[in-house]
Amino acid sequence: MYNPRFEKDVFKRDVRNNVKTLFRKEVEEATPQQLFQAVSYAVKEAIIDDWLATQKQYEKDDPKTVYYMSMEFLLGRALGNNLINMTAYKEVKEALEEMGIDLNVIEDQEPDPALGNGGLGRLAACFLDSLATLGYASYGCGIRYRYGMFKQKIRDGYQVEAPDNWLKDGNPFELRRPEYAKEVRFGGNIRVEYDETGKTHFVQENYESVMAIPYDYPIVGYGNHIVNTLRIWDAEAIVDFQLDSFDRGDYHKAVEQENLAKNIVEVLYPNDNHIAGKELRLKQQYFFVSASIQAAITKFKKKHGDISKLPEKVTFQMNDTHPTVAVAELMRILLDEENLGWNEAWDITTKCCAYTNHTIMAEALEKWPINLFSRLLPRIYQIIQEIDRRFVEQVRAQYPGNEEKVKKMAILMDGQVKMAHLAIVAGYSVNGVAKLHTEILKNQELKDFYQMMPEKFNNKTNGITQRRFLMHANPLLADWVTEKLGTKEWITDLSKMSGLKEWLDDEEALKEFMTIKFKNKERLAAYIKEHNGVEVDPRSIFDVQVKRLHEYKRQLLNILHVMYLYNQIKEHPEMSFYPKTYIFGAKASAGYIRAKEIIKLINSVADVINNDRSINGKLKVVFIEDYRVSNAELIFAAADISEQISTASKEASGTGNMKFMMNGAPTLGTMDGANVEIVDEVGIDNAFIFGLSADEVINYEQNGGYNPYDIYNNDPDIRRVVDQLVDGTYANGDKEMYRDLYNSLLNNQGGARADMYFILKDFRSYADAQARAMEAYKDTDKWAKMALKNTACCGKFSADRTIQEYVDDIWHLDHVVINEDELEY
Ligand code: Z16
Repeated sequence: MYNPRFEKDVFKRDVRNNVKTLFRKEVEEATPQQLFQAVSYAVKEAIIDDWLATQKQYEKDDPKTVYYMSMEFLLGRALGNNLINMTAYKEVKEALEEMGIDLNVIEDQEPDPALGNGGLGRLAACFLDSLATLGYASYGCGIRYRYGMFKQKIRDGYQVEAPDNWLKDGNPFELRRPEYAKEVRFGGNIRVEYDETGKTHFVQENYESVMAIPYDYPIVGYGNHIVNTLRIWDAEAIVDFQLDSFDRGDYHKAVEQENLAKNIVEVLYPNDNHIAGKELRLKQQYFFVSASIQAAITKFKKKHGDISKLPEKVTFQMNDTHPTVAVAELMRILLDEENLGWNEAWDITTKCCAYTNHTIMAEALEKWPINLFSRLLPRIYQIIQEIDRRFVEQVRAQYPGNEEKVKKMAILMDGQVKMAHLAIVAGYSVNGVAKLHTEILKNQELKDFYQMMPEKFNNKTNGITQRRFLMHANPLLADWVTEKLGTKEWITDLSKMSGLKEWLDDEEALKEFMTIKFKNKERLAAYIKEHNGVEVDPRSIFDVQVKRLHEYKRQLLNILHVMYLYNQIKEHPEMSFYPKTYIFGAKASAGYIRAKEIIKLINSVADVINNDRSINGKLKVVFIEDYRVSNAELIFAAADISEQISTASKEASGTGNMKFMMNGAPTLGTMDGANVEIVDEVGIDNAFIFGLSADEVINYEQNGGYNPYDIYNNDPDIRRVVDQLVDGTYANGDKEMYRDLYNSLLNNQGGARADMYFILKDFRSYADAQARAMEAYKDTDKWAKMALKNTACCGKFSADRTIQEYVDDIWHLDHVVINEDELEY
């Protein structure tokens, strides 16, 4: 792909000019942060050309557009990724080198836009990358949080949160677009009016409102000149109103509106798979949903006029239940602003909205108290009441006399608004994110809905973008793959990776592959040394678990097993043991006490083991501070073993598992989420599988759990590690520090079953899988093959495949092409 702005001399001149105009400096005097800004603005100019060209093409082709509605977009850094997708990374790297600037250092100046928690937010970012790369018109719709995911510091082994002021140095790639602002209204009351024709009108009065101001963020497709838009909304107080009300002496109201605006976009809620149920969160949801839908309708009407044709050109994908008020907001606009009748409005809405479910965990399912909901969104609530009334009527018609069904399926029940039910009733598609997860939805969690409307349900197994997680994260491997395949096609067609299988028996190739892994391990070791002050040996096995800290993900199982290994090594110093480095990275939600105890435990175990000279460095434990997209890229590339050990049935898909696989790390995990499909692709012999199956877990759960004392009393090794939680071994003699973890494993506590996540139940089988992995690693050739097999079999897990399936089965978007010859630069 050609762009004259990346001609070396042009680019260098642009960077020099930017340094001058932005900072009144010469390149030689500029700080790395200033150089990052100057380089980014130079890249942005090239992007803007294509952004305009894309807009023109869309204007001309009028393709159907998906609006991907998500509370989270976990983008990671933009600069390197944009250069890769503009196919200019190497040229720019060289041009900067000629100026004495190291692109890697410049990239490290960029703060991670961390507008997401974990899997769900990162998935949204991968999807935008694939949509642009495949040439589909799309908008990401979200919130421009002033503070993203908190920065994690580890102090004395404890997690400490610091605010993530990611915008403090400015944000070169974004574009503020005040001309597209929309007003969003909260609260007040609804007055009913009748016009001269007798038609009813609903008028919201005494409301508070804010202005939603869009910031557009370019999403660059790979090598195709397509640049889509992520539109994230900022909130501002409505200035006119403020002056006005100040004049009227309504100073309080003016201040309130200022505060409302400031609060709404202040901070991302740092919970993954858990809903706190705060009013402000509902405000955030309605805020970005209302602004986004208003903007979509304005745009549609400008071009088409006839609102009944909306489903032909627009589709709204709801990423989890968080944006589900979209359904009622669209109804409101169609009813109250477009003056359609209920049936016509409902017909349009149910052809435009689709829903993705990402979890079956009860604590992650959104249910809003009706009193809170109806106070904040009075008109939206009325509309939901009517949707519910009609739906319940339908349930009664289909299941006469079955009030149980009504109780289970209603949208409004027990004083709550059930957002998943609303999304399913109004959506034309309901999808899960991996085969197993979708089956559980259909046969367990959403069974009643599946029976009533089976045609809505479908699976879309998640995927990841190889542009970021192979090309950018692992340039050595990316180049090697291109060389071995003799083509770069894998960059936009990951199924091509299967061509690597030809090299599985080539000793030379395997050696090269493992040398690359080794270099990546050295790179990570240097990062760990710099950030943790711990020396790790790149020749040891890097066994990695990085993901949000959550009990169901079972970091506790991992660290208990490390404690067990340590006991073994101490007791049998002569036993054969391949040196291992256990690497953890995880943020705990700030209010999740148990998760924070587990972080402290990991760090305490690390402290004891890393400082025990008697074990000759056989075992090391590292907790990488502030796990986020940018350091994740280093970590995946350097991993030998991918820990995916969730309690079966709990991890809807997982996407980290795919990133490890792509980078040649076999999975050590349970048959959960997309692990199942990874094993299908790579073969059971190229993974280390253990533990209860999803069916077994669900079975236990339905029968009140199991008794962990059966294990504790009969397995002395397990008993020993569990006891070490309360004998002071890892707490300087303090026997109480980990009492809660100990109790959680053994005793029922209030509503919570003992060992809810089956840690002790799966322990032996896990230890066995760990032992098998170590044995396999000792056989260098066998291991190399296994690792390469993982990379070679990752083709299915590209988000490009996932997005194509969404397009074919759900969205039905039109493919757009930009002809390079027609571009005028
Ligand atoms: C989230 O990250 C996920 C689900 C959810 O309901 C809420 C949040 Cl914030 C995750 C799932 O836990 C994970 O298994 C899945 O891979 C990911 O969403 C993307 O689908």
